[in-house]
Amino acid sequence: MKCTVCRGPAVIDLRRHNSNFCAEHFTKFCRDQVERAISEFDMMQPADRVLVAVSGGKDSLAVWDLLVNLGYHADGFYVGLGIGDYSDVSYDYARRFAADRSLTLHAVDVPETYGYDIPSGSRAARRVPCSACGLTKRHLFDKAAIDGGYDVVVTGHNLDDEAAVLFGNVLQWNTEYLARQLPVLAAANGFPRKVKPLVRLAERETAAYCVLSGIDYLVDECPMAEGNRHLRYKEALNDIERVSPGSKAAFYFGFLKRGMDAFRSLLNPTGDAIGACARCGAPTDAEVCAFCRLVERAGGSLPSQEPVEFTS
Ligand code: Q46
Ligand code: ZN
Ligand code: ZN
Repeated sequence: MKCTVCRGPAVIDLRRHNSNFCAEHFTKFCRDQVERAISEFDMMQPADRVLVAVSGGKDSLAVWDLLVNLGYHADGFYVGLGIGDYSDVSYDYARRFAADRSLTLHAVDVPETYGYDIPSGSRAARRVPCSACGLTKRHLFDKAAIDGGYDVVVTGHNLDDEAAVLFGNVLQWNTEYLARQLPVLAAANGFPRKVKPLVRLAERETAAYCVLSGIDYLVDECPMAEGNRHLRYKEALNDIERVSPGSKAAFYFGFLKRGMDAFRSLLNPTGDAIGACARCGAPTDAEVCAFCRLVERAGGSLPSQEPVEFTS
């Protein structure tokens, strides 16, 4: 197997691109895909202050590394979710990555600051763990970006993630979500801009990027992910991709180009009025935001002093 660019020995084959790459040209390929996603979807500008949501897994560390190598000023933000050893170990990976590269990693520990953890808090609040977790992370990422004066929040969602979400939304005809499937969400109503620069890279490619770039990441999946529907959707799409390389990208990008607009016209044009949460001040269309309601039901409490001090 030879590299399509330099004819040297290849280390990876990308069937959907009909290409093989050596380590050097695969790294360049990943960088090019990220640059292309950023410019195609107008995700950010070179001068932007960027906050990367970091979990210690391959995708978040890969996107942080890629953005720094592309010259972006990107700091990391880690949320400790209190998911036993998994949280302790994942924080170690994130910290080590940042320390080795002299990057800034902010962190908030949910049990310490808000008095609940995801496993027991989600049970008390009668929510599935991933829903309580997603709500917690979204709130804290938004808050960290606004409090820290960042222009944009970056997440490590890759092509497999986005195609699986689209697949789930199609299976259930979630028209609201189908209308908002773009990998960039504009800043609005006090929420920061959010972008997904890895959307042109598959999961297998971000893992290969980490291995070839010497990035040590946490391989274990979160123990709460078991039974997660998205994992099933990913498996189904991987089966299709195996017999028909390129299907995932065609499904996702084809929808963005040719399908999404039809659903956008179904969105409520006025939207709900946005005010400030009576407890924490975050933007919300209710009196008390969903995060504060979760904290209360999960048996935690808001810190008496706002804003939260982020530890580095
Ligand atoms: S961390 Fe949280 Fe994921 Fe674990 S509890 Fe679910 S959402 S699976 S990205
Ligand atoms: Zn090469
Ligand atoms: Zn609130």
